[in-house]
This record gives sequence, structure tokens and C-alpha cells, in this order.
Amino acid sequence: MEASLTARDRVGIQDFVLLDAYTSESAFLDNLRKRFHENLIYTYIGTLLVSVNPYKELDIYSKKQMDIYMGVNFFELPPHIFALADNVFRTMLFEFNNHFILISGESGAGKTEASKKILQFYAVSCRSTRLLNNVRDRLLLSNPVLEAFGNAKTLKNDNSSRFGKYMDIQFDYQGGAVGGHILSYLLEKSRVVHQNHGERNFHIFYQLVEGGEEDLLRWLGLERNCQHYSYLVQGGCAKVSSINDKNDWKTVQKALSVIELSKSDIEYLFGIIASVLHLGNIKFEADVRGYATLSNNQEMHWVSKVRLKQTTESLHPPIEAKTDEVSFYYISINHVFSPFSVDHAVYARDALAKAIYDRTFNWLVNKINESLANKDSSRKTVIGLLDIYGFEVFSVNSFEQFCINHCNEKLQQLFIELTLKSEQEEYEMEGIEWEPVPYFNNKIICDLVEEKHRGIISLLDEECLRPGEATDLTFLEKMEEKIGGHPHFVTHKLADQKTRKTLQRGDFRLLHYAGEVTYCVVMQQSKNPIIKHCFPSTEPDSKKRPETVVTQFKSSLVGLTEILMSKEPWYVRCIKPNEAKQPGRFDDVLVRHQVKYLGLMEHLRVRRAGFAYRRKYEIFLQRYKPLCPDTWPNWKGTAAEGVQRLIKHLGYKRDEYKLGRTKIFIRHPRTLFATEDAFQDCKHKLATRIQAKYKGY
Ligand code: AOV
Ligand code: MG
Repeated sequence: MEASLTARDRVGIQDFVLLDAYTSESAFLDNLRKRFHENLIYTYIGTLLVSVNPYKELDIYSKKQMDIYMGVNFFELPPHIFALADNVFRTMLFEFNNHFILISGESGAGKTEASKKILQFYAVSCRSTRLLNNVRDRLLLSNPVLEAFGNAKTLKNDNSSRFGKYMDIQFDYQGGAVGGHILSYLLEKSRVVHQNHGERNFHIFYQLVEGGEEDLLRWLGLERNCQHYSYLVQGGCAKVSSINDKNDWKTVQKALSVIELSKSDIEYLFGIIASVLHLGNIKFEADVRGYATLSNNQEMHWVSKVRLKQTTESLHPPIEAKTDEVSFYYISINHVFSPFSVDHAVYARDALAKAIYDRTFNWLVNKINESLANKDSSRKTVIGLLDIYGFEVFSVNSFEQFCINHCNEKLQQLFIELTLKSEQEEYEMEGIEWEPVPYFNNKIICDLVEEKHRGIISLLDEECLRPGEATDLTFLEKMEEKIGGHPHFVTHKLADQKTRKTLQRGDFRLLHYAGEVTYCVVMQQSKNPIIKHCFPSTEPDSKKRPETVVTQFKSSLVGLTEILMSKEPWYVRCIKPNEAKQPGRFDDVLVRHQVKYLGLMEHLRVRRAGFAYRRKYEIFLQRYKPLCPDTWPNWKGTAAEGVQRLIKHLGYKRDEYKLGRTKIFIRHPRTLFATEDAFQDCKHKLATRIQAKYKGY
């Protein structure tokens, strides 16, 4: 007894639901801290997994560990990301339905690592044949490729995802991974031309320059020196100690061949990457009229040498020769920057570089999808993995942060909808006695940003598309006029005296669920006469109102929500233990803040008072009726009565379940697992009996 007490004191408890002082934030924190210092980074709240980034390699992800977790009931082993992955997988197989795993947490909390561990687990645990192994390798190797092109070092994370990623893994009815599909969300393309101090461009640029073979670099006209390229040195940290660009280059090369990019595709691809680097080195001078001319022909020579035209045309969707993007290319080749001042020419150059990179990234996602596509049309079930860019606050936050943080706000809303709101509403609907648990609903902030006609996005659209002189200032004034009284919105003008000191004239501040963020006004990003000239978002003769980037992003988030809502949710909540990216440091203030805004305390209270498992009477009875002589093989009464008979026979304790109007609710998963085990036993016996019977013939 004493020994187990000490162990518990030392390593804490595995499931917060069992915490005695479950309403105390300090007790919650104590448990998390205790476990963190014992390298126990995972803890459950029921079936939700809380993960704290250890910032060091732990020996818990080996094949041996995977084997241990495979096919074992959730609560029988210490909490692990593999246990969650295994549980999702088996539920999918039993119920033959679709699931998704929502991985959330702020930048650097460990989302991408978690999603990779889950994918690795499926790759190892799935049924394997030669054909399936092919799919498995492609699924796994899509990761290093997308990370090379879509991740970068930021101040928060040396390998920060700069795009949102939703990946479906498709399984056949036997549990073999037969295909996959990736959706990507808004790549932070501004990084191609600008990086803040201490940050880098996308990894792939440095990989190419550091790791590219001599012949390749010569062919692309590149020097093996990142310092030479203006697009690579803006953050002043081309070299990062935690990153080995040379090795990563090799990994990416191998991965590209496994996902079956052809040799010419790969040539085109790096032709484009090199063109972007050369573009960045193009400089302009003002001629006598003040118009931009090229100050040096050499870079332009390389831009054309590596065949920007062909490469851009090879993109899907192709940048058609008649669009302005390519005419811009011709214009620039001919040195005719005549309508542009030097500033404008630089702006246009950067816009071209960003557009090219963005399209290349989308092209790559399409290529990967082609390679992951499952040709067989038989019915499949999927597990979706969502790993997006986490909530982030920098000293200067612009359009990108606005989109990223809004995306996180939306996912928090989805989490609230699914766990706190609908769960409590369901108890009410089913007539189950329930003491409501209060929680903060961030819908108010989502609405502030995306509501029709008066949300920030609508106001931004109106200003962007308004003929005449819309400026940052008019946009700010419009927001002040329309949403000035909103409790989650502040500007310099609206702020009280104390707050005003922390705001610039052109800023606005949003009070997000995860904290305050001050944004510099976003207009200039979307409204620029040259951008409009170079990249019209619709055909010139179209009557349709063009969509701005932010509206497209908003629609894509609506699409994502719909995809998720049609599946069964599972959650991994990632926590960042310190800002210094160091092992062994658990910053109480920082962690407490995350526990709060992630809604973990509320989730725990609902879980603790609530029921881990619920199923319609019909489904429950259909599965478990062989366990009771009264209900097997055919039950004549109502499903609800059948279930009552069944659980009486199984000896369920009174406080372990509740019977609602249409469903049975079971408090602890272990009760259900015991029933499931009995069912598996029974199935096995039945099968053996049948076999024995037919042996005689
Ligand atoms: P993120 O995906 O949540 O941030 P990552 O998953 O990239 O964060 O994790 C950041 C870094 O923390 C990784 O590069 C690892 O060094 C370390 N790390 C995270 N999880 C683990 C783990 N389980 N074991 C060991 N080290 C880990 V962002 O994409 O920035 O939102 O935009
Ligand atoms: Mg990430």
C-alpha cells in the first residue's frame, strides 16, 4: 500500500478524471508537473490526451513500444499517443465509420510531432502486403517533403508549420492503409520574400543551397552560400544549430523519388526554387524619368536560364501564358519596368516570387495526392489528422498571424461545440439529470472576425474592393465605427488611457481565447494597385465580385469544419512547458495559462460528471446481444428494454450507467471494455464451436 502511494506521489495519476481535487487548477498543474519531471509527458482526461512537449528525445516511440500498445484496451497501459491512435483505429474497424484526431496547442507545443507519431504508428501497425507497403511509405514520406517546403524556423519553433494540414488516411475493412489525401490551408507565402529577425525562409531553400549536388547548383546558377541570397538572410540566421540542412536535403531527395515525382518534375521543381532565389537578387535603379530599370542583368539571365517560363507553365493549374503573371515575366525580361517606380518594381518582383512559390507548393500537394490516391472504389473508412499552425503572438503581427490565430479560434470553437456544448445539451435532451458546467464560449470572437456584413473580414473585403481611396486608415476607422463597442476589440482611439500606451495609431488588438494580439493593419497586404494589376483574382470580363485572400481562407475553414463535423472526434491537446525550448523546464505561469484557455478544467468537469461512452440502444444491443441468453439470438421487445435486460445480466452497477431517451450512457470506459472483452471471448468460443461442428463432416 505504502509503496503504491509513493509511486503515485511521484508520478502523479494517469487520468485527471481520477484526481481527487478535480476542480482545482493547482492540483491539475501539480499532476502535470510531477509527470513532466518523470518524463511522463502524456496524461488523459478520459479519452482526451494531454501532451507536454519534453523538448528532448524520449525512448518511448520504438517499434517495441508500438507493439505493446497495439490492440490493448485504452486504460490498461500508461497514457500514450499510441494508445489513442490504437483506440481510434480499432473503433473505426468495429463501427466501420470515420474519425478525426484534432491536434491543437500553440506554436511549438508539439502538434506536428504528435501527428507524425500517429502516422508512424499506423504505418507499423496496419496490415501489410507489398502493395500496402508502398502506400505506407508514401504516407510516411509525404511528411519530410511537405515540411521542407512548408515549414520554417520562427522565433517560436525551429520547425514551425507555416501551412495548415489536414490528412485523411484511408483504410479498407480489414484495416489496411490503402490511400491518403491531404488538404493544405493558406501557406504563409510572405516568408518567401521577408523574414523577421531570428527567423528563416522555408527550409527547402537552405537545403538546396547547402545540400544540392555540385552539378545541380551549377546548372541552376547557384552559389553554395546562403549569404549570397537576399531572400535567405533577412532574419540573419541562415544557420540553425538544431537543423542539418545537408542531411535533410538527402531525406527530401529520397522522399521525392518514393512519392514518384519524375526526374523532369524534380528538375522543374528546383528550377523554380532557384528562380525564386535569383529573383530576390534582382536590383533596380531609377532612370532619368524615375522609372525602374534593372541594375544588373546577370540574375535575370539566370531567372530565364532556369526556365521560369516553362516551369511556371508546367504548374497545375498552369499559369497560362496569357495571364498577367507571365506577361510580367516578359515585361521584366525586356527591362520594361517603365510604368513602375523602383519601390513598385521591388513590390512586383516580390509578389511574383510569392505567387510562384505558393503555386509550386499547391502543385506539390497535388502531386503527393496523386501518389497517395487509392484507385480501388470499394468502401473505405478514414482517420483524419489535423495539424495546423498553432496560435502565435510576435512583437509585430500582420495578416498571416491574423489568419493563423483565427484558424485556431475556429478550432477551439469546434472543440467547445463538440465537447462542452453539445455534450451538455445531449444530457438534457436525453433527460439525464445534469448540473450545467459553465464555460467560456469563444463564439463571440469568431463572430467578431467572420460575421456577415459586420465582421472584420467583411469590413476588410468592402474596403479592399471599394473603388476610390481606401487606405489602412479608412479601414481602421470603419472598424472603429462598426465594431467599436465589441468587448474583444480595441484600437488606440478606443482604448482607455493605460491601454492606449501599448497601442500604435495604426494597430488594432483582438482579445483571442488564447490571449491578446496586436495586429498592424492588414489592408496593404490585400490591396495594392500592382498586385491587382499583376494578379487579377478573376477573369477581367467576369461580373462576379472577386474574392479576397481572407475570404477564400474563411470559406476554406468553413469547408474544413464541415469535413470534421461529419466524423467522430478525438483530441490531443499539446502544451508548451517553456518559451526557451529547453528540456526539464516547466514554467507554471505559462502552463497554467494554456490549461485555462484550452478549456481543460471545464472539459475535466464535464467528463468527470458525465459519461465516457454513449450509444443508441439499437447499436449497443445489436453488438452485445450474444452476451445474454434473453436477448440472443433474437430480441422481440424494444431495444431499450433489451439493453436493460442485457446490462442486468452483465451485472452493471447502478452508478455506472444511465438510460436516456434513445441511448445508454456508460460512465467509465473500463465498464465498456469489460463488456467488449466478454464479447470477443464469446465470439471466439462461438467460432470454435462452429469449426468443431463442421470438422465431423
Ligand atoms: P508545433 O507543430 O506544435 O508548433 P512541433 O511539433 O513542431 O510544434 O514541436 C516543436 C519541437 O519540439 C520539435 O521540433 C521537437 O524538437 C520538440 N518536440 C515536440 N514534441 C516532442 C516529443 N514528443 N518528443 C521530443 N521532442 C518533441 V507550430 O507548427 O510552430 O504551431 O506553427
Ligand atoms: Mg507544427
